[in-house]
Amino acid sequence: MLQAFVLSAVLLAALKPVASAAAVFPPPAKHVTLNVGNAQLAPDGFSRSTVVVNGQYPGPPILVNKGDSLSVTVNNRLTDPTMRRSTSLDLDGLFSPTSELPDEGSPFVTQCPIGPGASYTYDHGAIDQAGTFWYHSQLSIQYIDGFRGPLIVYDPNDPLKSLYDVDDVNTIIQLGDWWHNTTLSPTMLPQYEATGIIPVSDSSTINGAARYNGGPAVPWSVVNVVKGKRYRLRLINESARNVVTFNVEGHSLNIIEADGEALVPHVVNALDMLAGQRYSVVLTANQPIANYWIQTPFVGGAPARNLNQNITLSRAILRYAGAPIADPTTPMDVGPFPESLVEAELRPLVPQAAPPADVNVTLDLEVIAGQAIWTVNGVSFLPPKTPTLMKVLEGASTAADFNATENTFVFPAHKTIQFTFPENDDDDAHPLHMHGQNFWLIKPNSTDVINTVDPIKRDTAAAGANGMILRFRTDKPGPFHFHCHIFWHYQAGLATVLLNDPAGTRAQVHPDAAWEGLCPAYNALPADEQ
Ligand SMILES: *[C@@H]1O[C@H](CO)[C@@H](O)[C@H](O)[C@H]1NC(C)=O
Ligand SMILES: *[C@@H]1O[C@H](CO)[C@@H](O)[C@H](O)[C@H]1NC(C)=O
Ligand SMILES: *[C@@H]1O[C@H](CO)[C@@H](O)[C@H](O)[C@H]1NC(C)=O
Ligand SMILES: *[C@@H]1O[C@H](CO)[C@@H](O)[C@H](O)[C@H]1NC(C)=O
Ligand SMILES: *[C@@H]1O[C@H](CO)[C@@H](O)[C@H](O)[C@H]1NC(C)=O
Ligand SMILES: *[C@@H]1O[C@H](CO)[C@@H](O)[C@H](O)[C@H]1NC(C)=O
Ligand SMILES: [Cu+2]
Repeated sequence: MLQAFVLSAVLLAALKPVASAAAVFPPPAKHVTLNVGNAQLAPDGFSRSTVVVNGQYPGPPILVNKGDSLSVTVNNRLTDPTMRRSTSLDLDGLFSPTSELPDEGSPFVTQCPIGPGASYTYDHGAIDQAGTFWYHSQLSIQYIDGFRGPLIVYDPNDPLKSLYDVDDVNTIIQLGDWWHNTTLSPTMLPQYEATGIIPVSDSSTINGAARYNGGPAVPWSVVNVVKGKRYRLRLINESARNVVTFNVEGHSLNIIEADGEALVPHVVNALDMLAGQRYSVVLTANQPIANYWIQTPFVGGAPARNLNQNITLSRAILRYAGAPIADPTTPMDVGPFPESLVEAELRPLVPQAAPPADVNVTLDLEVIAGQAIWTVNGVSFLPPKTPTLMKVLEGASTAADFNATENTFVFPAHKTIQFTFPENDDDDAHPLHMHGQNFWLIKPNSTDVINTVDPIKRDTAAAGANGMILRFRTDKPGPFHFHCHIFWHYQAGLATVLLNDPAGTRAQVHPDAAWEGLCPAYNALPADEQ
């Protein structure tokens, strides 16, 4: 259960240097192999078949330094016919700087999926970002079958390094919802689309361990600390559904990073994280030597609809060296917590004004009542058979060159686009996730004030009841997926494609033969292997 804490050896083995360099990028400093296969696992004590990397849930951490050239080989060894057999990889939040294949891994936007038995290598190129990222399957809702794990880019020159003493594989905290049913993609997703009712998860794992009502007493994950030291906890919400509140009993949390962007340190007592969001928080082990609850009760999502689900069973232990190997004796606090994060109060470490908008677009998110047909400006996204990128390389240049259901917005190069999400009366907050670039969050859901002077930048933010406004640049050519990170909503149509500079895309993007081969191979597969 506590795999996360014994992974470093596995990881080191996975990070073996590559022998022959790929042609398009500088030789990769880091080559990682992800063997995606089925394994019978019981993270919360309930045994089920899973889709996992190297036999583990969550997957092994990918740890690199800023400046490293990363390439990742995915070997698809999926055989279980009850689940999706094809796959694809999203290095979530990392932007390919040289744009050889922009936004790798979005099925039917930038590539066709990798079929069973096949391999594909993502050559990311040199990483010019730093912070907390993650990787996951981007195909259907396959990542909640287990294919998800952390990707950390360490910065040897981190400007906030003086604020913490420890930042290693043991301080990564992965939060994920977990379902017992293995037929999520093939049966439960279509049922959701027909009824609008998302199946409630059975449990919520922290670093791969959880409990459910009536299940066995799986040992809680443990984060070990030494009194007096300061820990950079890297929190990753790998959920597909639930909003989680994160709090550590008796300790405050100093937020220093959101989605790979350094922040002016901001102390809170708790923070809500949406699916796909990441934060680094510094926790100072300054309390009496003891065991403390790490508490992540989730909010919303009607847990009462699944009798296995129990918000008091989403927790882990912060254990001081010298404390007994035992659970804390206090009851878990399920909130609400005072002094919780208000996103609008966060400021970037290096202030940067949002450029004035050249193009304004209003995006209305709606659901068709009684079903789950999510629309953006009246269109429910359907993945095309031919990926957007391939169409662009073949000459597609305007929105009219795509079927309406591809909901593709075409933007000229080097412009600033403003997206406005109006206030709505919908209870769902949609964590909208942009591939390829971060956006300036000039009006988060948590305020009515527009800040273009020093807004934070990030890649996932909530379009909630109070609306949201963001701006982004179209400096990088290519198609970029922009979708809700509640993958149930995403699969039910809450997605668009942002296509920057089609002519520039043709001039700069020259995929190799392996990429060209993905679609013919995928299209030739029988339906149950797709
Ligand atoms: C999984 O979900 C499907 C669809 O709701 C249902 O028919 C099946 O019985 C479920 N299986 C288990 C093991 O719960
Ligand atoms: C993670 O995101 C999901 C979906 O938005 C949410 O329900 C859950 O509460 C989040 N978890 C945390 C710890 O914030
Ligand atoms: C939830 O779990 C707690 C133990 O943490 C237990 O006391 C409580 O009865 C459970 N709730 C339900 C509805 O079973
Ligand atoms: C976009 O909207 C902003 C107000 O939010 C306005 O100041 C600006 O002039 C608009 N730009 C265009 C090109 O319409
Ligand atoms: C194209 O769009 C129409 C609606 O505009 C839709 O009915 C049709 O299924 C779409 N075709 C494809 C191949 O996605
Ligand atoms: C968005 O704002 C509304 C109104 O202030 C609030 O009720 C809701 O909880 C917010 N949602 C998120 C995800 O912050
Ligand atoms: Cu959504």
